[in-house]
Amino acid sequence: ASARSATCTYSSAIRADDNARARARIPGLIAMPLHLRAICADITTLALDAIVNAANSSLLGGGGVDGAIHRAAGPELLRECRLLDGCRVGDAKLTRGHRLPARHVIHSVGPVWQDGRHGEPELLASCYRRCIEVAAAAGLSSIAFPGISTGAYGYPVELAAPIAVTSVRTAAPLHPGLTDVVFCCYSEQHLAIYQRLLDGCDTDSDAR
Ligand code: AR6
Repeated sequence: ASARSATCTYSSAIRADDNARARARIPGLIAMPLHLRAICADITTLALDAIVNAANSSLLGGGGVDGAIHRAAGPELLRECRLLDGCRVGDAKLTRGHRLPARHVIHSVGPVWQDGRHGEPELLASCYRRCIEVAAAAGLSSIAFPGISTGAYGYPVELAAPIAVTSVRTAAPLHPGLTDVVFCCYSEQHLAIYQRLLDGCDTDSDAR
């Protein structure tokens, strides 16, 4: 793992109305800060509540990060995935982490890049939003994302990364229990793109 990383801290009270909705759901809630970070690492090494898998619709394994996660988690992960009846593009499903240091895996299926005019941006945004929703519904507080669709599925990273960051910035503040979101890059080139995006983020004070 690289020592290089970018960090950005938000209040989870990004907008007054979002915060009011969150507080209405959880009486007595004290809003926790939300940390967004980009790091360069092998996602299978991260000991968080959940890591996200860039899977395919079968949820029965594949190459890339999917292959790495299944190898590190052991055969029990495939056994659990067989019970899930697959997953639609843009959706996400939760399993345990088995032999991974992460407690859970959230399997999400990104779109295959065609030309950007076949719903790819909306489907990719949906992946990030659904992962956040699934994590929050399970009461998880920390989650790491790989660059969904940016490998075998061919989504250009310079187009995918802003969607990833914007989606998370929109969805995560609605779930105050979620406090740490990591964008786990697998190259310095991808990390630099995320760093630029996170460096351009609002600070606590002007995000309110
Ligand atoms: N840790 C973090 N990121 C990784 C790792 C890792 N260990 N390995 C690869 N990446 P891909 P996709 C990055 O191809 O494009 C599979 O066969 C990689 O550099 O894993 O969504 C599935 O079964 C890239 O930036 O996923 C599907 O069939 C990103 O993870 C298909 O590939 C995603 O690359 C999904 O394609």
